This record gives sequence, structure tokens and C-alpha cells, in this order.
Amino acid sequence: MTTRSEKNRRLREILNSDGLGTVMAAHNPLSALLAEEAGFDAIWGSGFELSTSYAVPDANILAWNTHLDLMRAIADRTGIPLVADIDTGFGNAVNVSYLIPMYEAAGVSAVVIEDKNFPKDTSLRVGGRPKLISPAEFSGKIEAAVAARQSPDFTIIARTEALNAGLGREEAIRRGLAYVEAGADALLIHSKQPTSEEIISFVEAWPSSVPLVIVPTAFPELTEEAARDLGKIKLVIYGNHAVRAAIGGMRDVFARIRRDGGIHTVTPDLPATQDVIELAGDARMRAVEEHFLR
Ligand code: SPV
Ligand code: MG
Repeated sequence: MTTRSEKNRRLREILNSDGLGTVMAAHNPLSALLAEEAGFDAIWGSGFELSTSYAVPDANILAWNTHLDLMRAIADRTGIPLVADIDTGFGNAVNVSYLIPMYEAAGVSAVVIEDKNFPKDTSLRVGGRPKLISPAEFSGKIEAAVAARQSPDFTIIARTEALNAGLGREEAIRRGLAYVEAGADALLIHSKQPTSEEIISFVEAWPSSVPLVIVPTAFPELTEEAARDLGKIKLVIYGNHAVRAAIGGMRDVFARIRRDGGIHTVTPDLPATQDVIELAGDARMRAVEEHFLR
């Protein structure tokens, strides 16, 4: 069992290393467990994935405590750091101040807070509402997060949506530097451009030694090797690949069962029921049974 402080330190090591940490999205403890099994360095507690799993838009339709409950459940079942996507902090700096200790107590190792307006709209939607709050107001949120954390190795990541809001590279850099000044440990620079040019241009111009985090969903040609070569990126977040894999897998299997009139053709292609039972932690329950059940 990895302790909370070991997970926090592991994430810090990645951010301070010469390498690149890979972070896979999850929408429930099972997808988080599978990400750990696959060898990712950390888990992304994605608002997009959680919202999609409830079949509602990623636009603060779900309440903060639904997300917090998910984070607690994921942290309980996994041994790698969990990076929580807390959107805008679900309100203003006061909300952030109250939320940070709760997320920390839930076992997450980092939070990402974005400079959008609350309630937010999802970043990747075509024609979304990319309205941002002022750099001064957002810096207050970062300062509130830093002041509220209980442990110094809990990581606060500021996220700017300046590129997605069409404010340009210079404003994105200005905002990023202001958030670093406010105490952010890393900066997530988000871009939804369909090529990596915009993000590469930002990374090359970033004048600080504070590490960068990217989400290459819109520009998949930016591989881990290419991100590593840019030097300043320390985490790559695969933002929605668990829920997209789940959607693709379910659609395919459901269609085949309908088409073939039974489960006889899909069964050999599916994970065995025993595999599922083991993923659900059967070994632990058997050990408890053996000791205590009379
Ligand atoms: C999420 O996964 O909820 C994110 C990443 O915030 S993105 O969808 O690219 O905005
Ligand atoms: Mg999100």
C-alpha cells in the first residue's frame, strides 16, 4: 500500500526530473486501476471523463462533491499519484480555500485549477464559451490554494486557457508567469488547435524554469518523445482516452450482440469473468474471509 505522502513525493520527483511523466485519465476506480496496470505514472481525475460517465456535459453540471467522492474512491484503490482536475475551483478563491484540504484528505497528490469563468464550459467543444477571469482574480485563487494546503509536497498546478480564448501567446505567458508568482508549482498550458504548432511555440517561448504540463488531445502527433525533446514539459495528460476507449469498446460489443443474436461470438474476445473478479479486489476479500469469517 503506497502512502499518501509517498504518492505526493513521487509526483514531485517526476516534476523535478529530466524525464516526462505520463498521466492517464480515469472516470472510475476501475479505469484508474487499469491505467496503473498499464504502467502510467499517474492518474488524471478528469472532469470531462466523470461528466461523460454521467452522460452530462463537462460544464459544472455535476457538483464538486461528486468529483471529490470519485477522487477518494480512486485514491483508495490505486498506488500511483492522482492529479485532480478541479476545473475553476468550483467558485471563487473562498471556495478554493475550503476545497483544497478536502481534496488533500481524499488522497490526491495535485490539483489543477483553470482560469475560466465559473460555471465553465468544456475546453475542447467547438464554439464553446471560453470566458476567462482576470489574472489578478485567478492569482488570488492560486494563492488561496497554496495557503490552504496542509503538506508542502501537495502540488498546485495552474492552468491557463488563454490560448483557447484566443488571447495569444504573449498573454498566455503573462498569465502563466503571474500564476507562478502566485505560487503555482507547474503550469498547464492548454491548446485545442488541431496541430502542435501553437503549443510548441508557447513551450519554446516559456521563460520560467517552472515545469509545463500539456494535454495533447487535439494534436496527437505530439508524441512523448517529441514532448520530452522540448525539455520544459514534465507531464503529459491523456485527457479523455479511458472514457473514449470505454465508449468504443461498448459500442462494438453491443452492436455485435445485436447483430449475431447472442453473446456466442463476442465472449471469446472479452476479458474472462474471473479477470473481472480479480480486478475488483477479490484476493483481499478472500484473505479477510479466511481470517475472520466463522
Ligand atoms: C478534462 O479531462 O476534464 C480536462 C482536459 O480538463 S480537457 O478535456 O482537454 O479540457
Ligand atoms: Mg477538465
